[in-house]
Amino acid sequence: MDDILKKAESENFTYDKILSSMCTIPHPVAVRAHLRFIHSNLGDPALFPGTKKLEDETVSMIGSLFHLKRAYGYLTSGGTESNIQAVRAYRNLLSVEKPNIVVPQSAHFSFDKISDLLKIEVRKARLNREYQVDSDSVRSLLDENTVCIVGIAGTTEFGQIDPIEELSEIAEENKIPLHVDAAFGGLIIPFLSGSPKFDFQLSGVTSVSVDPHKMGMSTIPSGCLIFRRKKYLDALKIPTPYLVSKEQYSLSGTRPGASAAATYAVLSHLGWKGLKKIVERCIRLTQFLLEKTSEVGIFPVVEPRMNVVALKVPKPKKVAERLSDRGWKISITRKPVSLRLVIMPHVKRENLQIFISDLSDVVRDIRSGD
Ligand code: 0PR
Repeated sequence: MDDILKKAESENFTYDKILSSMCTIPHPVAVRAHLRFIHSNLGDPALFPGTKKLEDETVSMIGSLFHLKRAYGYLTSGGTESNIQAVRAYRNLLSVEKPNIVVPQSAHFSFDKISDLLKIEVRKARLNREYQVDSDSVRSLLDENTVCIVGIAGTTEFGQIDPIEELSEIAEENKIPLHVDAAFGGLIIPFLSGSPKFDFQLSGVTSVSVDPHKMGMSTIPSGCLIFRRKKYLDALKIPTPYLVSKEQYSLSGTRPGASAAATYAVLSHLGWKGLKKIVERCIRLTQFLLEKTSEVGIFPVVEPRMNVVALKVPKPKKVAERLSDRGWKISITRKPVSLRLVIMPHVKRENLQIFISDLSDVVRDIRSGD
């Protein structure tokens, strides 16, 4: 048995050469807390009131980071569940016959799952040259059946931040809820100077989601969905008559208390100051990468706003394949097709240096027709 596990383990890639992932190696404090609470099930919180307190405390900590005095929400399994649940809450509250939502063209594919699951029309708004959503396009797609507008703070492919302030105004003018998908950027943007407002400071924002299993150094699965008002969370309430607990708000029934404990532990241990340092290091490494690639004539598609970089290279798919032959795991963006790199906390400067040299070799060969 152990042999089988060992073999499976050895078949996995290690994070050393992974530059495509928005996840990272969790902090040891998170891992220890996770193991300690491994048996606890937040699907029946009445049995695990201690774990439930950790969950509530985490929601409230993240709520105050996002400028909300009283946060209503819970710890989800990640960005996908958070997006599904936010849209589900708004659809339940604003019951219209043929609901639609308006999302940026850059929205994560979880919105395609939402369309399928909730039978909601998902309208995709155009992007501007900075790969942010164009607010005029959003405005033009709204109608009386629109139950929610979505903005993204840290897009999956380009790491850009939509003009949330403008979306907030549009949402208020039209009395439509605004969900901000900050799955990636939610634990980055608050720590960058000169960043635009994206959270509950803007009065049109009704919910924000963020994933501590991305930049929060927590264990998988760890997401967080926060609503401005209780009525939105209540729109998700389902009675659980034969459990010790009376109701559930989550999408999954049985769900891990372990990652809730892990998230609480790591965020309390690091504090926002500690997390800021981790974010700043990733940003410094991203700048280092850009400096070095520019020396060999490789430039970003758009100026990175955070630690997600899309590089213009000739024949990106071929470049990715050749880099993969050298062990590097990188992904490519859809439109334009470019090389996508995410500089997460596990990325070491030494490794990045080797990557840059491999990238220049590969691009030079391809440029010379090889
Ligand atoms: N919203 C945004 C803006 C995201 O970037 C993501 C995930 C989600 C929602 C969905 O989050 P969950 O995957 O937690 O449900 N973005 C990454 C992606 O799809 C997730 C990821 C992470 C993919 C690590 C691969 C990987 O190796 O690219």
